[in-house]
Amino acid sequence: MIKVKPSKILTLLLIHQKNQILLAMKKRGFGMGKYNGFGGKVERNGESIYQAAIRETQEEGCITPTDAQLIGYIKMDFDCEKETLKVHIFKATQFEGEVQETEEMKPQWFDVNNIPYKTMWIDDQYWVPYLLDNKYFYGYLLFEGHDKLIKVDIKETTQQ
Ligand code: 6OG
Repeated sequence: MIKVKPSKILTLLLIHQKNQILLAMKKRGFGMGKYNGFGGKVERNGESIYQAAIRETQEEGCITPTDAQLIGYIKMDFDCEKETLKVHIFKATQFEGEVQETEEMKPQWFDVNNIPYKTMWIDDQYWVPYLLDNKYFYGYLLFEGHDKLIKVDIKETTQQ
């Protein structure tokens, strides 16, 4: 019998300005110790995925992206987790406010030629290049534990 896992709808937002990308060191929770974009769970109160992406960026980085667009979608399964993650990835180039450290994240700008992939989720190297290139992408990942990928299927797409 095929077992379908329950799923969690998540957002992830990265700011890319010219040759710089804004990442943040996660200080607690899932992905602690890794650089990532801003994001988290969509709230159950009727919040849209887009609204959640903006809210999470406000909460974690103290900024409001003003031109965020959905650029990718990745479904992630882990042999060790009960839930499938459905991660909606947004890109923005403009924002209001001043980037600040919060209880959850320590933000830092990186040159796009010096992205700290070794201190990021292992999947990021497969899709961040699409994001930097303004290419829409979607795909599926299967993890063994949290740091090993046993299936990677990420493709560029022309449709959002
Ligand atoms: P909270 O549990 O903190 O939201 N996330 C991932 N990001 C990357 N780059 N790779 C992954 O591969 C990820 N899995 C989850 C989605 C978790 C945040 O972490 C992101 C959310 O922004 C496994 O609320």
